[in-house]
Amino acid sequence: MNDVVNPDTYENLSISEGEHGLYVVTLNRPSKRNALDVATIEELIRFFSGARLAGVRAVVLTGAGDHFCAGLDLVEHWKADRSPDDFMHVCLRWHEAFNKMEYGGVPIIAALKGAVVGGGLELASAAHVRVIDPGTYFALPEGQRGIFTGGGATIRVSDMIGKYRMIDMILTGRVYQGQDAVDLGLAQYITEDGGSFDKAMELATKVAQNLPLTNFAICSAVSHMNNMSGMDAAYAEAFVGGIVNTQPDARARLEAFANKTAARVRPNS
Ligand code: 1HE
Repeated sequence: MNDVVNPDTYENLSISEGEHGLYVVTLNRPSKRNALDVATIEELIRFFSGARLAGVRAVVLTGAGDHFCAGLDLVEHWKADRSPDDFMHVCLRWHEAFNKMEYGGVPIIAALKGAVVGGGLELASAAHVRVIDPGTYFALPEGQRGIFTGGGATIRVSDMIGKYRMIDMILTGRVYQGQDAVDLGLAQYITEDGGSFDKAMELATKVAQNLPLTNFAICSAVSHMNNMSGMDAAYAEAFVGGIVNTQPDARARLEAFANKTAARVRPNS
């Protein structure tokens, strides 16, 4: 077994393998509400840096216990009494983890519940798809704690809901949940029955059946292209399309369409 997917090599994450290269990665410090300490961030870096080459086809990311993630481990941070230089490097490791997730080419579906706050929201926003249930709630409590973001909220949360809504969240501690959160763009799916994990598994199972190179492009190139000028993005899109759309593994799927054996796209019933 590739060490990257060997559950025995992780302490703060629980890793379990499903069918077709689908993995469930669970933040596993429920007694601390899955707060992100230095060790957890290092484990996220390790898993998501190596996931694609280890054959991971899709990931469901979730948290043990009632809450997805309480953000930065405030107690560790308080005890460490860090210098600015120290904390800048902590933030850079968070960025390393979350960039590996967003740009790593492996689809990540976040199954969210309870608190998704501060750095927990930053972590969730590095996933490609977010599923919530009615009890899931989002907040940026940094303003009240006397601190600021450091794990990409200024980039990804602003991207999801707009700069001024993000500023309002951190300034006033505003909480979003339910359909409001979906309408704003904090999540793409809400389940009625508290089943965000089941819905995330359903989506991940479907996604894992796409060709890996196609998923790589979707879960890497789109983000890179959004950082580029329109002209550069169009050029890069043509380039990626040239590679992905001519991959040998796609031929059987194209042939099935041509032979009228492939499923057609139909409206939801
Ligand atoms: C923690 C943390 C934490 C809980 N760091 N230990 N994040 C926050 O401001 C959110 C802080 N947490 C909370 O508001 C609440 O804990 C929750 C709403 C998430 C959950 O409430 P509850 O009533 O279920 O749990 P609790 O009793 O508050 O906490 C249970 C334990 O988890 C307790 O530890 P214990 O050893 O006393 O049992 C808490 O100390 C511990 N715990 N949250 C450390 N965050 C790169 S910059 C990112 C900046 C941020 O992320 S700021 C946002 C920080």
